[in-house]
Amino acid sequence: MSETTQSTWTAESVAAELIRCEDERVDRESFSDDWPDLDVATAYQIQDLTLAKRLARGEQIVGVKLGLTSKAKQQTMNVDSPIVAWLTDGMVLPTEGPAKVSDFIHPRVEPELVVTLKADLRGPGVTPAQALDAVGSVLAGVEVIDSRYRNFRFTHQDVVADNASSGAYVTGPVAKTVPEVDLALEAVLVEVDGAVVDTATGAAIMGHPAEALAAAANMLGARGITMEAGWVVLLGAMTDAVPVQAGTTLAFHYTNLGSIYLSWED
Ligand code: OOG
Ligand code: MG
Repeated sequence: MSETTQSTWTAESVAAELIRCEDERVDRESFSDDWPDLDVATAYQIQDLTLAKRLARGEQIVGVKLGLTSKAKQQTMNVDSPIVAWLTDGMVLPTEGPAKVSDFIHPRVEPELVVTLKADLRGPGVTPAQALDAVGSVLAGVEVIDSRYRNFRFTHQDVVADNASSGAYVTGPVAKTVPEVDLALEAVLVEVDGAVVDTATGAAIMGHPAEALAAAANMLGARGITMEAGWVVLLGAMTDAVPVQAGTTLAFHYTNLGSIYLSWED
């Protein structure tokens, strides 16, 4: 036997392990220590394999989420480039009653702007203006992220493989069109237990949320994937995420897109 420390992980075994951690609500160390040359292309293959497992158990694609599109998120998570990941109907947060901490490993909650598409978008080469033309409606959103990695400690490749820490998401009560709302100026107040802890505007997302939508189309296009009319797209958190525990109550107040309230129990 050689004494090589070469990783025994494969794309398939990493994907299976990530889904196991999600299902059993346990965290683990990230993979990059064991698999130092895991590259971004392989990380997206792993992400696609986790999607295949979700589809095999009956979930359906509803769209995509962007991650790490704001400086706040990039600095806190120590990953400096945006990523794109899958959203399925299994990730829609039930809105009757409080959310359950026990449905997650270590949930954190963050405010997002969300769009739905009324036309396909196929990169590469999609501009922010073209991306905006494909937007049907604009909504407030809240995402519950839940990394499968201990303490949310990961590299870019790790978090790509882990479907960008996807957990659950919910959209707000008001749908507007692009001419009705200035995405860069739309603001959010983040309230935890009644106190405002953070604020941001849409400009926090790559200068303008349309940049993030174009980036998603172009990143997916590079992998041969078209963004489809009807898809929901989470454009990435505007502020840092808030860790929650049983008893936490959250409110996210948007300028024109309404408020989203979320309380937490065991
Ligand atoms: C990665 C997911 C980032 C966002 O909106 O920036 C994300 C993480 O922070 O664990 O969903
Ligand atoms: Mg997010």
